Amino acid sequence: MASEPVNVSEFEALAKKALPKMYFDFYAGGAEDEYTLKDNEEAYQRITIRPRVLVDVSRIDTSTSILGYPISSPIMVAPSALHQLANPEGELATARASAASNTIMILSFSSSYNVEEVAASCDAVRFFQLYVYRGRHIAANLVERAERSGYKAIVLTVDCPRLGRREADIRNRMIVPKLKNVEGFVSNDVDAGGGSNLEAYANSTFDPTLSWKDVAWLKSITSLPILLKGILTHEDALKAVEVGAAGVIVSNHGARQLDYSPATITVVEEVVRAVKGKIPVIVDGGVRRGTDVFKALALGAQAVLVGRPIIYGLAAKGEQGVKQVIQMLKDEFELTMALAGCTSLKDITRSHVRTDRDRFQS
Ligand code: FMN
Repeated sequence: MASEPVNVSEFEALAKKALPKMYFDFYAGGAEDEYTLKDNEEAYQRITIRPRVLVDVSRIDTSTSILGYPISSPIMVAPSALHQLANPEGELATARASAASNTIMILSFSSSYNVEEVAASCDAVRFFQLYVYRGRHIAANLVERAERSGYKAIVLTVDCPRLGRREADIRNRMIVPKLKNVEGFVSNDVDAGGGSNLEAYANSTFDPTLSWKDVAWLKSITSLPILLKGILTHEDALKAVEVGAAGVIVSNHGARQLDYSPATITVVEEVVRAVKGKIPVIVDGGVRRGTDVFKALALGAQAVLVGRPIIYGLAAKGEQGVKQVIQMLKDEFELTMALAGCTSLKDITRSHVRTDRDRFQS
């Protein structure tokens, strides 16, 4: 019998065993040279932690809140497509595990179960991630339904005017099978031309004209707060504040879009400085350890999202696997806080980490 995973990264090997190669590669892969894919994780490894000792750490509180909604730790579930390829229960299992972990799941537009089904799966605070297709009516319809089903925020993904070039999917001729209920993703209807139907589908549906003024359009069709996911520069962070975003997510889409975009943790501070505390900053990409969560918070993020590890947990062990992944990260984060001398999130400060830049300047 395979040994039990002792950390989140070990779920990847289990998922690889459990999944057909084409699906594993779809989940694991990044764009082109996968430079950013590696750097998302390695950039965390270049940051060291400056612990404070002789602090009473007999009680540690990892809890926080996002947009006023309490969560048990600053670890949330990133929106990712097509969970049914990992497990027949798909997003229903992920939603239940997120709820049991007292955290917020952001449901992907490209979910294999629809917004109502996921809402009905269990009671929890959830956000809905939106892509905008040409014609806008699909987006408008889904936003309306998400709001009616009780989702608490819209996460507009802004880094996807076209699909990044994911060579593993092209090589594998990744074909998304007809799943039960994929509304945002009726990909069998396009001619893949012998390649990946994912790319053909996305490029024939995503609206490449989407621009800053469309945030006003989105605000006009929903009363929910809108977070912008995919911000990587202070210039865009400022614009996000200007257009009235309720928060930004520093993200390079798990390195699946623009290769050679920066590792997200390296630009968190730039974004945090730009928004000046007016709106929350969340970061995702490469979070694999509780120490990573600690580093992200020390650099000014309010929370992190976790993408691939959640899917690997789901593929390896279903709902239980997702729970385990979230719990492992939370336990590691709590231990990191204790060993660094922080008893609550407000104790975690910039001076608790040392980045490359700090090293060269001091
Ligand atoms: N981001 C979206 O905004 N919408 C999606 O539908 C979506 N699908 C994804 C599917 C997969 C298989 C993966 C790996 C990522 C996807 N993402 C999507 C990006 C994630 O939300 C997140 O930004 C990324 O996974 C974080 O990096 P990590 O996987 O290293 O944790």
